[in-house]
Amino acid sequence: MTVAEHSIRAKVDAGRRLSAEDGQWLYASADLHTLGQLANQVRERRHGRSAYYNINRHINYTNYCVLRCKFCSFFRPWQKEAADGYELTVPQIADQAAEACSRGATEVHIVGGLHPRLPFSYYTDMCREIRRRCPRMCIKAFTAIEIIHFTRIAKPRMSIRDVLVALREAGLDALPGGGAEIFDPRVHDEAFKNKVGEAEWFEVHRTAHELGIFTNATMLYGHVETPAERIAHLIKLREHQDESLRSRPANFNCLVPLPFVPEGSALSHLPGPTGLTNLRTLAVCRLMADNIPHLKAFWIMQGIKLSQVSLNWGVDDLDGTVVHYDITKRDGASTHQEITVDTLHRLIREAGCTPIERDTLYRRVLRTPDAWTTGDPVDPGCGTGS
Ligand code: V47
Repeated sequence: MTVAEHSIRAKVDAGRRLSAEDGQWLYASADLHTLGQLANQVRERRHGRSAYYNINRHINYTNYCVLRCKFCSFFRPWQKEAADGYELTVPQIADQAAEACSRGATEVHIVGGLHPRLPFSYYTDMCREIRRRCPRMCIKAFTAIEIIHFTRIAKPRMSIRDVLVALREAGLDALPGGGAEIFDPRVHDEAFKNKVGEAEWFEVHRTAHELGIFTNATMLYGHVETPAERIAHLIKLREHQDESLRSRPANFNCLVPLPFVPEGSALSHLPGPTGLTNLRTLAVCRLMADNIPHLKAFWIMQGIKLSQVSLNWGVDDLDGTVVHYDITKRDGASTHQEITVDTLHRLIREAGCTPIERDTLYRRVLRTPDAWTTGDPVDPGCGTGS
């Protein structure tokens, strides 16, 4: 065992924090199985052999976007009125949510492009209508980038706080983690130049946490960034979480590392991360982001087979049934990307874990044949605050 490995192992055993240098060593030098064993140790300390999933529905309300992020294949420019550009109406979105509700979903996850014309009332109406038709469904919606967009399109302009308060009054429960990409000015300029940066992303999540709204955090990796830049990103999230845990009524529930899917993007010449980079990154995330309770392998982007393997490399959550997803499409065509609860159970059990259905705020979901209720937090001491 090298000196570096010995020192990192001692820190993990003692539940002590890893440094940026430790993180870089883990990326560059750790044997994959050592890395998995260390990450699994942290995962088991928090979650035992439980593996979480939810019954959810992802809804992408428009692909029109004023931005042109190079990594994104989802956006369509409004000016060109692309043949495959779309925007859903509020009744169409509420119909999708109601259909999900009737199939037992506990969450809708709603995100879309930054549409140049839709008014702020479209977003509050969307939440209000879903809340009216599906009173118990958790509405997890709008990345930090969309929230900043709303502050600008509202007439008169609104603060981040006022936008979040208005959305919460309309029914919003939680924010997803998207839009964080990689917090680094060089990477920002190279891959998503005109998007709001790190300061605004954190301001939205800080404000949400101050208001008691739980959020997630993402890291989009495997494009133009270096491993050192990924580690720096994770440390910034960890520092933010320290502050939220110390002084705010809400915090990050879950970290979601997103592997770059090159197909159809302006960076399609890049190969995208390999399976081993994905596994390594998930394990490093578990070890570095020591204060974020859950680590999610979003199976749509990680692939279901690697997501299953990752349950022994630090991951404790697989997201959910999803049903439709438009932001990345592996086969380049269909948005229908669905997994059944039976399949999730089979994959989780085969990985040696116990499947546990959770809601957005990581409370246990208890089901009878035709109803569900929420029970205790799956992980007492973190998460819902309830
Ligand atoms: O913000 C865009 C990323 C995000 C690509 O919070 C891409 O539980 C890979 O944030 N390759 C949206 N990634 C998805 C997201 C998410 C997904 C699942 C769960 C949660 C959660 C959040 O997807 C965007 C962007 O960072 N993205 N294009 C691409 N080509």
